[in-house]
Amino acid sequence: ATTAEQNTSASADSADAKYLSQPLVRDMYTADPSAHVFNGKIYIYPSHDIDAGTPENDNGDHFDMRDYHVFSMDSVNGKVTDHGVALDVKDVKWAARQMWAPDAAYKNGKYYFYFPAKDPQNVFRIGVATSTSPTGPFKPEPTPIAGSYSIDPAVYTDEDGTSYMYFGGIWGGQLQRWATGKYDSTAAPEPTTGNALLPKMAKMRADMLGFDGPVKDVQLLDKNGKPFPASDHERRFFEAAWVHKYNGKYYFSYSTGDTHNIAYAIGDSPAGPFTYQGVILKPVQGWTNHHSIVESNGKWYLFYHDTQLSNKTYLRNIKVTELTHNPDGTIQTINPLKS
Ligand code: FUB
Repeated sequence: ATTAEQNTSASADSADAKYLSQPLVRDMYTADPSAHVFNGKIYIYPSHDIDAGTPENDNGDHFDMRDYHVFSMDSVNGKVTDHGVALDVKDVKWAARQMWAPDAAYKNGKYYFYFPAKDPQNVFRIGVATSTSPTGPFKPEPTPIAGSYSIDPAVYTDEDGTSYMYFGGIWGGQLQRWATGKYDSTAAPEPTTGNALLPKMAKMRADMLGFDGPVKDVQLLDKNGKPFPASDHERRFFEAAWVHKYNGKYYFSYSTGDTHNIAYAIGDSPAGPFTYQGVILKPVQGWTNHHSIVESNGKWYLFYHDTQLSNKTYLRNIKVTELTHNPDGTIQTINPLKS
């Protein structure tokens, strides 16, 4: 290498050194990583960010993604394999645009891929697609899940085999448009008075293709048992729900959106209520913060994203770092930048 090249790479290295961890994928942009361990192997189901040229706005129209890839790793520090296109918007009859944060689940020999997308009327719905392989390709159902709306599905399967979908996101995620039970395109991005909007959950049917019963609120409470006021942007739910279980307790984690934290709350049942505990991940570089939490080989990991590779808020890269539960069950706060 020439001296100039050496200098360039030296400065790139020192710039990279400020981040707690490095991108898992460098040849495409990836975000919103939902990680699962299936048959002892780690599979990551992220969004696939692209530069679609769509102008930026508060609705997130610049997140204009069109397909999904699945990635796998034998272990957290192992090689990351890209399994190619797992689902393309052109193959989903009901979907028009904006393939946002997905998740996946396994049941009875089949893998289920859940994804939000806007329909031709610009309403976010949640779809499901199936495969016999964790890496797809996934075959989409012809219609979205009946009764689904908004974004960011996260499916948690409890030890008794029952699966639940948690979902919702305010502002561009349109959750506020369903506050009365009917779609209202004129609703403000979120309330400014009263209580904050709550994330949603539904039990999944045994066939994993639809909801078994009504969509319910996920009760998020402060330590005095009170719901958060809409003005509490530091702690109220914004998007990016995830549930994991640790030592018999259920952990509901989520993004606080415009305050950019990943926060968490603990409950005794998958249906909640969940009591707020604190912050898991402080703001990353980029506007969005979105994560998943998974156990692999006896250690717990936080998958997340930032914009290290692009410095553009809609071109993100997925990362992973270890997560620590304290002896009292609380989670140690992670700073994505080295201080
Ligand atoms: O990737 C598009 C959207 O950005 C996700 O659905 C949100 O959670 C945010 O990360």
